[in-house]
Amino acid sequence: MWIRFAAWLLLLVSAGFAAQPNIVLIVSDDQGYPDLGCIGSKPLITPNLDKLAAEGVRGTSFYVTWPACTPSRGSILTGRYPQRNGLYDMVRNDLVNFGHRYDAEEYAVSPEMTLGLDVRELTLGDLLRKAGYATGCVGKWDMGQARRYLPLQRGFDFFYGHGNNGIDYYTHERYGVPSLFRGNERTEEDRGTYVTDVFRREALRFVNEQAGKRPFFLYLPFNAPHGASSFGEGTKEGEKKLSEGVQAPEKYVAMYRGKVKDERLARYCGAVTCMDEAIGAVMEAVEKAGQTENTLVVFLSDNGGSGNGGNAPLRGQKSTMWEGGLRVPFIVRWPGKVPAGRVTDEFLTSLELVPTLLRAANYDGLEETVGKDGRPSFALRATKGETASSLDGYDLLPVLKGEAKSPREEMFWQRRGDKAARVGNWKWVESEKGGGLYDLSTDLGEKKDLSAEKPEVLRRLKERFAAWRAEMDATEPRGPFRDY
Ligand SMILES: [Ca+2]
Repeated sequence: MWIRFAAWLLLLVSAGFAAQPNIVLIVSDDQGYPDLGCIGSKPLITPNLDKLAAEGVRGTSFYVTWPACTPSRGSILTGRYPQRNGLYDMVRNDLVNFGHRYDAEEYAVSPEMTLGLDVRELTLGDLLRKAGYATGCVGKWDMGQARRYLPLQRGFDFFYGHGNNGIDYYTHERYGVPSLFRGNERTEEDRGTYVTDVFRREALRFVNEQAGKRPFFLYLPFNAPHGASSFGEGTKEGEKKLSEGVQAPEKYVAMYRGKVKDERLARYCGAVTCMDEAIGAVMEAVEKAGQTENTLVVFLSDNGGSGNGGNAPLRGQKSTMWEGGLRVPFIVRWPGKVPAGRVTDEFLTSLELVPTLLRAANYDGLEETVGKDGRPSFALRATKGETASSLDGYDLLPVLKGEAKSPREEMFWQRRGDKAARVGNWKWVESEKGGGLYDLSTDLGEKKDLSAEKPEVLRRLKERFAAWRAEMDATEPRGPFRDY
């Protein structure tokens, strides 16, 4: 009797294990829409990302929620619009004291040290840990660096990386302050080592420790290929030059010299290739552990390219409301679950990641209802000490499989005074850098403003934007900016 019960229990446990794939969520920083080798428009060398695309699905109409780092990453982790989760601007000191270089004492009490993602928000770490996962975060956390905002307090069992928005790739400093953490403690153990190599080593450490024991979730947000943002002295000529772009080891920069227009672009491309090799090493560790078939891998950039070589055929770049700021490279590999080598142009966004990953993980606190618009609507069920919270995305797995059209019909963006909406194939932009109404089905480059020709379409998009803004304003208030 007991033997039968134990065997049944074992079966249940192993079935549960098999039904929960490992999840590796990789985010790159400011990597432009065309900047993958497999797209072929630039001489980028990304064999490992190309392999993931060849073995999975690549999206060509995939959007993030904000055209720069912090709010975009907040949405990836919460599945909620920045205007709903409260992190609707950058956690950066230069926003409040532009151009001022903080000394260490001032920096210790500055916004970058005291602001972060509202602690009432649940992250993918919190949620997947509840689902039984071992959770690790390696890289650019960017959700705040006061203790209560750091990953160990936000659902992660393991953390190695920086809490702030950017660092020098070698000194790992910002405003002269060493910014890497191991767990909750600042560390200088890797000073001098190129930070992508540090993240590679720590990601491998986590995978090698966890793979095969129980399902794991590795959140691997790189700071590459973002420009170095150390806010260091920059007074000596050499230093200034270094802080003006991306840093990359000579070995990788040399791969591009003579092939791209200048040294600055060669450094950007080199940083991408170094990151690609780190991703390849993580995939190899997953493979060695016999876990490739049972691992769901997602790759995206947190926003459009910052101008290193451009985002062609898209208009604009990072920080703008044009497609070049918001539409990013996107790859999903899950062998046997999503088809290999498929490219989809379906309308998808980073808001889809939380419901998709929670459903893949059999998380039992995900509620699905039918919204007022007839489309599925997801929410996180309330548990002890937490309130229920609505999610803004959909499960994209049926779309990646090619079994369904994307349920997403519309998406909205706001960055301070800049606004944009996409409804169907129509895109409306109103911003400091210009605006208009564009038909993305025939004008991906947002060149021909149809505002005068299609006033009724323009009116409808503005109405949809206003309705979205009203919904965001009516949500339970979240910090940090409302309280600041
Ligand atoms: Ca970024």
